[in-house]
Amino acid sequence: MAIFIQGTAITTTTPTISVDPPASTAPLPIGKQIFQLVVVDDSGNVSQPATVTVTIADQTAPTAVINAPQVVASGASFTLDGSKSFDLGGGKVVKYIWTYVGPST
Ligand SMILES: [Ca+2]
Repeated sequence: MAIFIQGTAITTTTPTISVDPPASTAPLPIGKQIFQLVVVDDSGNVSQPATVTVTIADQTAPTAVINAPQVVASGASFTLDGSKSFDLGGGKVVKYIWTYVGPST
């Protein structure tokens, strides 16, 4: 387990490392992120750096929340409100798709 800070190297004696961004404070930004590895042998020889690009993606669907007045006079306009909708996974809601489904039975 390791919390990576940009530009700060972490040294291990094991060949794998878990990337654990602090979930609540500063998750890795959405998009392509580059990680680098330099290895050192038992004689102290240092490798050239190798890099890999990992795409951090929002893979969590947003949640739609719809509100409206409970009763509206016939013929009057009213507002449907989707502003309480929210998204997790590092993204944000950018589109609202409204449908009149029909009478409630
Ligand atoms: Ca999302």
